[in-house]
Amino acid sequence: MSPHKLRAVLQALSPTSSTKDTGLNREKFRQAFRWMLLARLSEEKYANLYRAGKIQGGVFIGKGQEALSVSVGISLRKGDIFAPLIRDQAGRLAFGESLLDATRTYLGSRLGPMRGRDGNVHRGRPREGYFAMISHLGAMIPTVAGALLAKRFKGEKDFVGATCIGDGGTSTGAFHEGLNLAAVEKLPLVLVVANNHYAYSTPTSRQFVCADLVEKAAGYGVEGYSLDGTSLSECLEVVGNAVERARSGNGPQLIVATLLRLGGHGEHDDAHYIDEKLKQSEVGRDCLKLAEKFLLEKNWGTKAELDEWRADALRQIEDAVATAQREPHPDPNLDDWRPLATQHLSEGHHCE
Ligand SMILES: Cc1ncc(C[n+]2csc(CCOP(=O)(O)OP(=O)(O)O)c2C)c(N)n1
Ligand SMILES: [Mg+2]
Repeated sequence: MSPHKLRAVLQALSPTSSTKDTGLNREKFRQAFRWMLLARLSEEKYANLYRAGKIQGGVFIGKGQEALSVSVGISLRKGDIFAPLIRDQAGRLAFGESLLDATRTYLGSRLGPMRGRDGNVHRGRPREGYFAMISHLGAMIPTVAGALLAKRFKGEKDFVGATCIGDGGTSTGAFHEGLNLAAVEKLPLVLVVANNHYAYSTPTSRQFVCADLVEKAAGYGVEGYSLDGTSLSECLEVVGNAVERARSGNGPQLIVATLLRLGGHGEHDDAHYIDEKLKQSEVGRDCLKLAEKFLLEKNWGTKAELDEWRADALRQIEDAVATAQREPHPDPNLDDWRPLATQHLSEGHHCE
């Protein structure tokens, strides 16, 4: 079967907008846009702080991927599980992470959720269903699948778990094992692939040979969707519907979004290897700018409102940074360095 036909079959198997009103509406779009803006501006701030030598460890940002990421966070609700990756600042905020939690982690504040002791993107609040990242390369898929199985054993109902993966991460064993387990157990897992064309500097031509990663859905017997990751409206609609299909018992959902990483792998990387033609093509468009244009054209927001949202986001960021900078770092003399996690060693417990 040609890739084109296969995609059509997969999409026919997976009705989108006709099933439920999970897609586009004015309020949801405006809210999603504000999270994207806050994500973009806060990550720009972290990148500047990193260049000024104020941040320990790496800074990895989601520039160009905010539309996809925010659609995941905003489509989930309390009781669901979200395991974000390194490009998911927008999704984290939309799922409920406070900007202060994020900023405290970057600035090594002892009052942050990881008590200033873990990598900047390795933060979470597991008790709230928001998992701390183990690895960007697939480890979260079996982790979420296992958590969903545990919820089922406990008799919980109506829950969904979502996690993300990059194009490079789809080549790992963990991707296969996690998705296969979820398919066999028909778990409500939403797996969102951000095909941003590079895994560090490795292009997708050295990563897989299928025309579109969504073809993998058929191999696992799960529903799959292929979409334009630069379009906020499309992301909200497709991700929203996939979450609802998973919630109503249709098993794992594989979403493959095509977009481009609009920067380096991390702030230490100048991304000189990114193909100029790709940058100039449709996949290289900036989802935030496209969403802003869409808002204005549809009259879902005014220029004055956009300016106000931007100013409000900048104020929040300045406040969070000022607060986190005043706070203490971890103190090796006060900390209990036992390697095994115990209840009192997680989620912001302080050892004073
Ligand atoms: C086992 C292992 N090898 C290498 C790395 C370093 N590493 C982290 S992310 C990454 C590339 C991931 O590429 P992709 O899955 O396409 O995601 P993207 O960075 O594009 O979002 C690499 C090589 C790692 N974290 N773990
Ligand atoms: Mg990639």
